[in-house]
Parts: sequence; structure tokens; C-alpha cells
Amino acid sequence: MEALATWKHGARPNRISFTAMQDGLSSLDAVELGARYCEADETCMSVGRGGIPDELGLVTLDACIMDHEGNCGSVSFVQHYPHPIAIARKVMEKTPHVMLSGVGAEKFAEQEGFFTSDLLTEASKKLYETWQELPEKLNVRLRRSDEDENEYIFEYSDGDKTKEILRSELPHNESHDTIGLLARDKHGNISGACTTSGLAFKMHGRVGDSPIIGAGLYVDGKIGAAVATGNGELVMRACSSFHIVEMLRQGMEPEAALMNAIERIRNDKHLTDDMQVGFLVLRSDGVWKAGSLREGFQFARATETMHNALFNCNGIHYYPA
Ligand code: SD4
Repeated sequence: MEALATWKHGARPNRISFTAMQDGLSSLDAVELGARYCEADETCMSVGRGGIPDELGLVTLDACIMDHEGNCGSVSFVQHYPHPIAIARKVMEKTPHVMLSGVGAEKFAEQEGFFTSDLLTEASKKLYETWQELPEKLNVRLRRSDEDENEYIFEYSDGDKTKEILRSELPHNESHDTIGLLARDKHGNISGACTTSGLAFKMHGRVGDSPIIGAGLYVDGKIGAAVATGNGELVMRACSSFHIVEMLRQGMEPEAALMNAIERIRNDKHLTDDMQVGFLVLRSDGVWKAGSLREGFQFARATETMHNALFNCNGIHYYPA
């Protein structure tokens, strides 16, 4: 068994995912449970309830899930429903489709009996109000301070250069960024899940890579799986998760496949210094790898011989080296 999850806030979800498999659940159930935990965790300000809103102050959520048999489900641009991953799974299991979006996805969720809630918390509202005061709003990027994880930094970006413009302190803020989970269960079956509120203050209607099968997530039960986090536009243009799995199919080792996908992104003409992308890769035999464009990517891993632990992935930088 093997469980992997992106970012520091993936640590608890990853433990939940791994424990679920120890208890006999499938990798599909495991990744969904882990993702749901994160979606309900208000301190995680980039997933589910408490996610940072878009330019209109509305929280819109994207998620997808995929199993070892090639079944997949996805939802995008979902408002009011805190568990898009569970809706995505229902899309997979109960409809002939792969993806539902916006009001259609919400109508389906209502039919399936999902509950609604206010997705905007006091903390995410506060960040939104701070952002609204800033000039050049759409060029402003939000990132967590390296020195203090309770602190957010607003940076102004003009292409290649970024300039810090404001620091904003939030209580109990543990984390940021999309959660992606991969798992391999007792039967050797692999599954993946990805759920997010997307980029902070995105244009209303913008959908990133996370709900796009092949971009934010791809699983082929016989080959392997990959999940992505970071600037979704870079990942979407390169279909990175599909790319990685196809490289594995051709016999590349996970590290080489990762390097190949990251190299493709490095050649994207839209890439600027403030953009980050991180990947987790899990081959069907359990061999895994994590890699990112730049320093700062963290991930959690649990396996039979190792308690769930958090790792730093330092750069184009692959782990384990
Ligand atoms: C997106 N990939 O919407 C997501 C955001 C993310 O770490 O992963 N941030 O583009």
C-alpha cells in the first residue's frame, strides 16, 4: 500500500487515506475520504469551504476522481456545495458523462441529496477584502510567507518580475494550494483525486487543471498515476498528468517521466518566475516520485514501513533523489 498527497495540508488527508486502506477500503474510497477531509477543513484556504474566492468574491470549486479501471468523474465551477470530490464521484458512477459544470453540476448535486453551505469563511472574506483594496488586482498573486505560515504575501507581478506589496496575517492558517491524492491499495489498485478552489482571485468562470482528466490527474491502473498542483494553465497547456503516465507506458522510470513533463513546462512561453508546478507520480507497482518546477513544494507519504510523513521537494528537484 502507498498513499501520497500534495502539500503540508495533505498530511492529515493522506493519513486518512492510508488508514482507510489499512481498514480494507479501496484506493478509490481512500482518496475520496482524504479529499473530503481537506474540503471540510476551513483552515485549508484553497480547497472546499474556506477556499479563497474569485474576483467577484465567489468561491467556485473544481474536482475530479479516477480509478484503476479508467472510470472518471469531474465537476467544475461549482458553487455552494462544499464537497465537489463526492459530486465528481457520483458523476462517474451515476451518469454516462465524465464532467458536469456550473449550475448543471449543482442541479445534479441537489438531485443526489448533497447539502449546501456558505463556502466563504470570515478568513477568506478578509483576504478578499484586502485584495480588493489593491491596485492592479488581476496581476496580484497571493502566496504564503516562507517565514510564517500564518502570513500571506500579496505580490505584484508584471511578467518576469514580482514585487511584494502587502502582508496579511490570518489566524490558524495552515496551508494553501490544491490537494491531489494518489493511493495504491492492498489489491495493488491505484486511484487518484484532485480538489481545489483554484487560483486566488481568478477571473469569474475560470477553470484550472484540477478537474481536467489528463491535466490535473490521470490514472491508468496497469501503468500508473500522476496528479498536479500549481499554476493550472501551465499544466493544462501541457496535459501534464497524461503526459507523465504515457511516458511510464513507454517504459520511462517515474523520475525520467517527471523530468520530461517538467521540461515541457519549462519551455512554455507563458512561464514566469512566480509560477510553480508540483507533481506526484505513482507507478502501478508502487514505485513513486515527486517533483516540482521550483523549491517549496511539499508532499505527504505513507506506506506500510513508514508512518505518514511530510517531505520537502526542493526544486526541479525530485524525491527521492
Ligand atoms: C488551479 N492547479 O486552479 C490549481 C491551483 C493549485 O496549487 O493547484 N494551486 O490552477
